[in-house]
Amino acid sequence: MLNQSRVGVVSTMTMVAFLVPVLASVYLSWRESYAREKSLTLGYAQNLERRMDEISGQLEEGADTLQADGLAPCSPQEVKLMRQIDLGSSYIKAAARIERSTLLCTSQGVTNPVSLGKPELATGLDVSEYSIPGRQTKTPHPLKVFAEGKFAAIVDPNLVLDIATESPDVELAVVDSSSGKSGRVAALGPAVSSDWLDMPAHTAQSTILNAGYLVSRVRLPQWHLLVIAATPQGYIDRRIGRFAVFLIPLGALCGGVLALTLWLMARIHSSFPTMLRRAIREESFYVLYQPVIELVTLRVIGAEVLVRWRTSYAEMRPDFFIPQAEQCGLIQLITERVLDLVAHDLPRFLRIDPRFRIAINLSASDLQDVRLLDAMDRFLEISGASPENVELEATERAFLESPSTAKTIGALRAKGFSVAIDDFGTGYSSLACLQTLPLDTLKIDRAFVDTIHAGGTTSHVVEHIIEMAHELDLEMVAEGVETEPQAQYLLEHGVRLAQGWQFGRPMELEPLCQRLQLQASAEAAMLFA
Ligand code: G
Ligand code: G
Ligand code: MN
Repeated sequence: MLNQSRVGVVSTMTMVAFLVPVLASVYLSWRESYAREKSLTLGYAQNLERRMDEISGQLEEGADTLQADGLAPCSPQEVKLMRQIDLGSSYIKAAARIERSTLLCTSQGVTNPVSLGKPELATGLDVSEYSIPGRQTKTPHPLKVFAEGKFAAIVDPNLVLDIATESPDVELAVVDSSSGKSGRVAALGPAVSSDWLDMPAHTAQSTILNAGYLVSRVRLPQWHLLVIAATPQGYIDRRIGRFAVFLIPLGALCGGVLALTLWLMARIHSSFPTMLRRAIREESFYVLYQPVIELVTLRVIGAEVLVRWRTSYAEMRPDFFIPQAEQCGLIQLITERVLDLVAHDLPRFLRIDPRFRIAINLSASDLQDVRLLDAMDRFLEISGASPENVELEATERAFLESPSTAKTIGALRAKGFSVAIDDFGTGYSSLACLQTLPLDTLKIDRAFVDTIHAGGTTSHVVEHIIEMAHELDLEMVAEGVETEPQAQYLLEHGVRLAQGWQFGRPMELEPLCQRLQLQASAEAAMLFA
């Protein structure tokens, strides 16, 4: 049962597991729509920048042409030439000749000179800018005049700013940046704020959120001008909705799955003892046998028992349930069940090969309990085996955990069972402590066998382990042998026994009996040949 404080922890964790993906999806929606809107806004500003560059080029070209024409100022020929200039320039409404701030004539003909007053801005590169009031030009708004030397280009600012935008209320402006004034060369809408002119030096373009607008600025260095495009922040929020429509359900789904998994795991964990007891009652445990072979003859001389648990919906891995069972003190129930299953299978093997050796895994708590001795007596009784048929495997952790372990192991060996150390070298003990343990067999862990490669390159650790086992006169079983070169290496180094996929995967009782039977028949045939 879940207790009070665990319920609290589990609910909080489940809630967090749900909320994190949901919040992440909200954040992602915002970031994505900000990025989209930013790239659109910056695009408008860059578009405007290109137009200003074009105007700049056309202005310079016109000035050069007029400078070089050698025609009489405002003569019909020069007016004709100016008309050609303005027809060839997309943003120039009219070309004109200017002198001391007075328009003398335009490409549309010679009229009375028009005085423009003082230039509004000196925009750099000897270019001055003036305004002509709308009433003088018969346009609904003032026109701009850019003058370079004796040439002037009359430009309709609204035409320059007439950029197709995705949303209607985008503010576009070209403003003077040099003097710190917010003088406008051209602007649509009234909203250009002086904050927007404040741009870090040496940056060519930047985008900020300010006063309810997403503002992109691009510098026009040759004009000392700044191009500004500003989109109301509301558009970002509106766009969030479009991303949120699929991102937030996705986040909720992920969060839901995560929360459910967490909750289920907590439940499985908390109800593990109940599940385990039921599994034992319902006989959901079964065993597989992995053949152990003699390397010289390739004869199967025995097998290791590996327990399996099949629940109604999944096959549980022993790497998961063995530690769990150890933790909640129920491993002995599993051991009892395994001994029971094996005691009934073993006579089948012994009938074929009376010297067959069965290896059974025990865990630390099995070895700390003297009742194990009675259980082993019962095992011999039911199976009809003798102690020489049985090897008991324990991990090095089990060997070292408690002083009572040594007592049990001593008693088992006194009864004639052999005892093996499993997974040796993967724990925390040193090679040196091997000689202090009451042992018959050393199982060389798969991790070390894996280091034996074709061609003989090998980690020195395997060599040391083998050397040491020889010195202590221990039997050796190499685990996880997967290739012929590994088997060859082990044989050459005097390891007598091995198990692994090279020789046979863990298998059911029947296939192993058949294999033993075949082997026995072949041996009998050899004997009588
Ligand atoms: O073959 P398998 O992947 O199931 O083995 C995983 C681990 O479970 C191995 O370390 C093995 O020693 C352990 N194991 C298998 N069967 C038993 C058993 O009956 N009792 C104990 N204590 N451990 C076992
Ligand atoms: O008890 P022990 O920790 O030795 O468990 C042996 C484990 O190794 C089991 O999980 C078994 O299924 C697995 N195994 C057995 N032979 C091989 C092999 O040749 N290669 C690999 N990768 N695993 C193996
Ligand atoms: Mn083992």
